[in-house]
Amino acid sequence: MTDARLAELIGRLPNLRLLTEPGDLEHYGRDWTRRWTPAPLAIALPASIDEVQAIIRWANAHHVAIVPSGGRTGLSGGAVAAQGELVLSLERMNRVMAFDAVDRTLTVQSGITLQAVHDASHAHGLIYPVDFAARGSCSIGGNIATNAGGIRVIRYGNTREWIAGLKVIAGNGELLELNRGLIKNSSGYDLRQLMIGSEGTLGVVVEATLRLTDPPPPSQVMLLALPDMDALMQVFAVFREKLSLQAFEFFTDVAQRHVLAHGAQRAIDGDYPYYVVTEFDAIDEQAMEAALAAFEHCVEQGWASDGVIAQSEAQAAALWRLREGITESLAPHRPYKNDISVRIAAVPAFLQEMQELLAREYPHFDVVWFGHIGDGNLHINVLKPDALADAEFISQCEHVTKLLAETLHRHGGSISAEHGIGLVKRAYLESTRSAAEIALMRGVRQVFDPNGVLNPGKLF
Ligand code: 2HG
Ligand code: ZN
Repeated sequence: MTDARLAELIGRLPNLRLLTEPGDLEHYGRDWTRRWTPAPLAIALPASIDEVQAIIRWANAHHVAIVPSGGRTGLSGGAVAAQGELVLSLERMNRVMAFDAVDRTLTVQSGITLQAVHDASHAHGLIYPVDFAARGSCSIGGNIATNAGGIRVIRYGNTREWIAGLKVIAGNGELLELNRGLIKNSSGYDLRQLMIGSEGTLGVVVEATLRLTDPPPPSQVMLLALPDMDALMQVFAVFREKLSLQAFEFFTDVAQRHVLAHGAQRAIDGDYPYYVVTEFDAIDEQAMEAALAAFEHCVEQGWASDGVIAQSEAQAAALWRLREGITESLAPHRPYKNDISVRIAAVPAFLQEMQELLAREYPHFDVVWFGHIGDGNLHINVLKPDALADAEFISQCEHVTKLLAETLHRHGGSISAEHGIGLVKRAYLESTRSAAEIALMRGVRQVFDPNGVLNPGKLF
């Protein structure tokens, strides 16, 4: 090992696991964006809070940039290390620390996967309700860093709602214990909430106390085929009024084409422009009758063309796969991703405007729309045409994002709903947040991380 800074780190922490092999640098230096060439200095895999703290103190002493790293399933480049940073992977800190039956909380180390959190909660007859397709690989620390949303936000809200306490090593090396699991705490600024969604720029989350809740009542999953976008919002209004929704997600025929080609099973014959997967409480016969009545009403009004209700758990999973398998099915096409939100009421006008704009300016692009329509959160993936060189594709997609940002600004939306700003959307932060807000955000960063060692270049 030739780097003097690393030698000094080993001197401070002789037992620290440190990786410097090219294969490890590549593996830990990237996330799911695949746009940047990984080039980290080394990978540190601490096993304790003390080690994390010592690493951050060392980084301050030597002005080494740190990239906090969880499951690296992010889609905005927040966990990319392409500039000689030290990757601080929380992978080994993946244990359940405590369960409290009275408070109904689960305290976990931040490197634990979302799936392992679900499993641990189920073992106590409770649930941690944040959920999305990357559950098996993403870590709770990464979820906290991006205030992850997912498919159940319509019922349960974002990650933010479920964090009762955090242990964090701030950028200045201080260990902070934020909120300590309290439900009520009116004692000044809520630094815990400030950490959530800060994309690793204020502190490294090492432990989290998660709120758990009762499992939802029995549910039903339904797939609907819809003739147009107006119908999408009409069906949503009817279903939300008549049923108790757990999820309401949409995708287009283009998305379905990809997911079917990737092994998902067709559930509705024929092709329709839009599809909805919805899950709702189905406690008894009456609830099922209400669901069928809602569906029939939508058919009579011309808002729904066809529909399927899952008859078994396996069929419910197959319907969900049509929605949850989309990201994986698009990956071979090297998609340029956008993850935007507008108020629910602004969805139809925004979607209409954006679809017309893209069809006019970029007719050669295959654009895939899908997402959490019930929360006003849309994913817009532009697929790379084979004929277009990489650099030209990125440059055109950046122009698409500029158009998107301008349109979002007019509709009062956000350029990132749940994936974060990271590297990918940094240039567009100003379209979503005012200059005054960004100046205050920079000031906050300066307070927590005066030497700017944590995730520099991300977010700002
Ligand atoms: C989802 O909702 C994820 O499936 C990924 O947020 C979205 O791939 C995407 O663009
Ligand atoms: Zn999503």
